[in-house]
Amino acid sequence: MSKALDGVRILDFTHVQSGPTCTQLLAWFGADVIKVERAGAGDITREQLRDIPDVDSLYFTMLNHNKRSITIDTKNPEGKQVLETLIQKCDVLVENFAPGALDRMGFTWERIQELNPRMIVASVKGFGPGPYEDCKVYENVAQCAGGAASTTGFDDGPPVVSGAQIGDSGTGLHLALGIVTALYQRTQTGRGQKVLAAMQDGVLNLCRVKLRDQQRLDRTGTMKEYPQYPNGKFGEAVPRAGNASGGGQPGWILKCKGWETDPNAYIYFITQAPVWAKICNVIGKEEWATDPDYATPAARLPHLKDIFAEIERWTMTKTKFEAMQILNKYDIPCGPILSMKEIAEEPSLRKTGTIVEVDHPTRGKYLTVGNPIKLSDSPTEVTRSPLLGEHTDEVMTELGYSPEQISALRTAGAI
Ligand code: CAO
Repeated sequence: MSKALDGVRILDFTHVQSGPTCTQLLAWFGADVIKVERAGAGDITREQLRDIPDVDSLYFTMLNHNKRSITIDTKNPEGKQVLETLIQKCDVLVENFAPGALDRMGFTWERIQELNPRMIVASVKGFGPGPYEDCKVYENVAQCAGGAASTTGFDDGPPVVSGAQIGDSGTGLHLALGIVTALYQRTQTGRGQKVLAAMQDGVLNLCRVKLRDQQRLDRTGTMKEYPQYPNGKFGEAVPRAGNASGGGQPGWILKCKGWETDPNAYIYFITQAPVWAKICNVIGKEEWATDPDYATPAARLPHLKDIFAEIERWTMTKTKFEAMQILNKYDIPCGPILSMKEIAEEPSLRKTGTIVEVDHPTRGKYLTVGNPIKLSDSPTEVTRSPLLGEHTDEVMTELGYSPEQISALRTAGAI
């Protein structure tokens, strides 16, 4: 079966997490992704957080499926020439080096355009143009600079970063969308273009609702769905909202049976307005359905703390899965807090290919997250990540180099 991005060739100059997540997605959609790594060392994540000595780490393998690896020393003049050939033969160059690194290597936008005017040059940087544009950035820096940390956590605690890698993987997703959009535009214009996804911008995009709230706060001085209302105080900036639900349907995380020993025996419970009467029935507070202090969403807002305490008295008598089953019968929106162990063992996620078991020649079998985006005409088969330089000869031959030239370049340290 054909794939959506069949025929698209990507020069993957990415490393660590943000860039590799982007090119992995493109590979899953069918692009031929050629990962260029430094000879002898490779992507630094190959050796980071290793769980098996001398074997590519899960950090690396889980971000680099379906790619080919070629090693080139791009600071060696002959290596540079190999990279030039690759630029001429590829559709997209994706990179997430520190600001200016590609220019320092001699591959400015102008030079790349000279070599291949159809080339799309896609970059992840920490920041867009401005005071921080030259800074190196990792995940949590982006979460802090993009508004996620200041709005995450509890009011009486410090800012908190999320386990979801919204700075790295989130920006990789943004970049992937930019790339396929630029490829589409190229079908009309015949030209390449630059695509930039700054991590601060990507995080802020995902925190859009908090900028909404900032303006509501500026105007009214309060936000009634936040836990700070009516008892706490609002300052000048959007406060941390704990586990409050982001929209107009109040929610909170509540204890379930077993919470004393199981750190994940909790459920997220949403007091959605249309099912309020059903919630009252389930928790045995039928009178709240008609009590003017509780009957309407506006009347409930000052009582949310008490309401959730009462609901929790009920959820604590059920496991999170029992509660889920009962609440779903009444269409009450809720969700169990699933541990990574539970997710890894969940059969339905295996069935859909969202969690996949992959075999690796030196590591053996391991689990990974498959393609979260399902296309009906472009199925994803997750294949293992490449060993360092595994495809150097194969790719060099495809680029037109003879065995003698390959061997000479190897002797010269260029590949
Ligand atoms: N051959 C020769 N040299 C190579 C090479 C190759 N194949 N591949 C890379 N290099 C060189 C680069 O040219 C660069 O050299 P200079 O410093 O002389 O220009 C050098 O390797 C290191 O690149 P780097 O500065 O990008 O790497 P770092 O480990 O110091 O920084 C990071 C890592 C992530 C902080 C930085 O790349 C960055 O800020 N990237 C943009 C934001 C980003 O993607 N962050 C997410 C990271 S995931 O949490």
